[in-house]
Amino acid sequence: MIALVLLALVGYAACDTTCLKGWEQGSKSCYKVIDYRTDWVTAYMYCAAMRAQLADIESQEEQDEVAAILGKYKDLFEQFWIDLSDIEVEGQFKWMAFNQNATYTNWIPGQPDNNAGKPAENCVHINAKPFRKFGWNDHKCGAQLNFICEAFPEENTISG
Ligand SMILES: [Ca+2]
Ligand SMILES: [Ca+2]
Repeated sequence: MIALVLLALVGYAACDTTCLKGWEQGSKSCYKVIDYRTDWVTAYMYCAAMRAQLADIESQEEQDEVAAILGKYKDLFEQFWIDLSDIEVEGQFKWMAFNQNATYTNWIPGQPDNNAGKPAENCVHINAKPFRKFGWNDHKCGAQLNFICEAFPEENTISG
């Protein structure tokens, strides 16, 4: 009985950072670049439907990981929605899936500019164009962009 429990624990530990097929392996999360362009809200729901979320990028390490992943797609796509938005309070950017104020950011110089409010820009994307270096920009939420989902290993583990 104890051996069985141990075996189960070892089995769990061994696969708790393994991402499902089709997902990219990060150090703490799994990521999936979506080959489909849509508005921010639809992208948010699309990730949620896979028991994931739009990517939250909470440190320079995670930014570097995501940039490396997006770099593989940069000849195909240039703009990728992430989970960040200031739709609730202008200028107050939050990671929407967990309702957390952003501490780390990686804005392109001059951003976020809210497009001077004409019309407002309240949803954030990564720009993979070479001269933008995977920096972030606030954009109109209705723009049709690719996006990157993030799943945490416990939600994205090959079990059994
Ligand atoms: Ca804004
Ligand atoms: Ca902007």
